[in-house]
Amino acid sequence: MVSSSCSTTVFILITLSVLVTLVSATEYNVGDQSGWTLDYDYQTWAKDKVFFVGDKLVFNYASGAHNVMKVNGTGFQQCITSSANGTLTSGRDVISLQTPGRKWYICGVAKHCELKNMKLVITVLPQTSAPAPTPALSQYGSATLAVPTIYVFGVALLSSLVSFLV
Ligand SMILES: *[C@@H]1O[C@H](CO)[C@@H](O)[C@H](O)[C@H]1NC(C)=O
Ligand SMILES: *[C@@H]1O[C@H](CO)[C@@H](O)[C@H](O)[C@H]1NC(C)=O
Ligand SMILES: [Cu+2]
Repeated sequence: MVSSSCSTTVFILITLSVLVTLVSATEYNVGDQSGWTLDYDYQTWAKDKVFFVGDKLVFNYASGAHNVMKVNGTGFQQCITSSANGTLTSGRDVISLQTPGRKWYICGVAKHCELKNMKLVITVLPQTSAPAPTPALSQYGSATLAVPTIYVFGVALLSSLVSFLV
């Protein structure tokens, strides 16, 4: 009994430390379990998430059924597929978010973007680990800056709960 509750505690602590590590670079599965697919509301999926430089987007789909194209705002609105370059087709496409700003992605297969809502727009924020706040940060307001703080607070709260249980 005692040893099993001990290993449970150890497991929880390891899980927590993994979560803390993930705070610095999060990998997002676009569409969660549904993946990159037809008739999924990617705007709702993205709405409650805060993306930072260094995070990753993973687009999961059956290779050949879809693809991922990075476009500009116009391409996003009008579902214009620029076949020039940057079409991802592997079925597990990982995109590293390297610069802050608006990012637009659409599926270029058939009319999936126009008719099946296969389009994702996100805003990537600069990394908050910088010691001095840069002028660019202030335009995003305090709400976004508060999110990592809340997260760290939540993890700290969980940790103290765990030690209380021990
Ligand atoms: C958006 O991309 C298209 C090519 O897909 C290009 O023709 C157009 O000029 C771009 N628009 C802007 C505002 O960069
Ligand atoms: C995309 O094409 C442009 C010119 O059309 C080129 O400058 C750029 O390096 C290409 N990007 C990639 C990722 O191949
Ligand atoms: Cu598609």
